[in-house]
Amino acid sequence: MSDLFSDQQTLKQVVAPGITLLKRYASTTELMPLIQQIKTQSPLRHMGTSMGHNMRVSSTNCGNLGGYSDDLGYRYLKNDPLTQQAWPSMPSAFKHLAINAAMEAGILNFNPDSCLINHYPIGISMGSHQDKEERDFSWPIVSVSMGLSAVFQIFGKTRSGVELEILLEDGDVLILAGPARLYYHGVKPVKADLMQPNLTDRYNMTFRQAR
Ligand code: MD3
Ligand code: FE
Repeated sequence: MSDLFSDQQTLKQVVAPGITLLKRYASTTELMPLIQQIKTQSPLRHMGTSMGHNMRVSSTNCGNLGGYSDDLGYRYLKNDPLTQQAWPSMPSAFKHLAINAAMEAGILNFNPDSCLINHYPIGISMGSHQDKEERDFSWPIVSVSMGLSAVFQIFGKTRSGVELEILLEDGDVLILAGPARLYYHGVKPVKADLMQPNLTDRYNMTFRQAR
């Protein structure tokens, strides 16, 4: 077994019903080169929204389906509209990480077909939203954080009113299932780390079973 998952340092925290945090679960030194490779095939880009704005984060995908947003809204696509090719395939290390993390949260048979990769430079945030374009909400979303830390906000069943804030650090994996699956959520502006001035970015991967 590789050390991409289940090392002795991992701490499992059930933050709330349906929200499981695995501290330091992922080895980002092994994941980041794979992300760099994916970026060369399907570059990061600022996707649009149905409101005619551009997202503050830039994004790409790997896997059979990619989460894509433009003026037509959010949906899952087989091909990257930028390259008109299939999204890069999902590295087996990514898939195993997501499946094993889901198992840690008690979810068997998770089979992610989509991995959305979001890039946050310092100062960038993500506004409150729901993830609701997947077919079956009984499958979890598995999120892997890399690089700079971020404060993740969960607002619950409505867009406003902070219910919970969770610090997501390098290597942390968050599993969203059950009642939490459709909660509104967002990310506060990413801050620089004074102790690591060369660290200038946060990456997040979200694994989904879209179809
Ligand atoms: C809670 N990404 O890509 S990951 C997204 O850090 C997204 O890039 C954030 O929200 C990021 O859609 C947060 C954690 C996450 C993902 C999906 C959720 C938390 C969630 C769905 C429901 C509730
Ligand atoms: Fe989301």
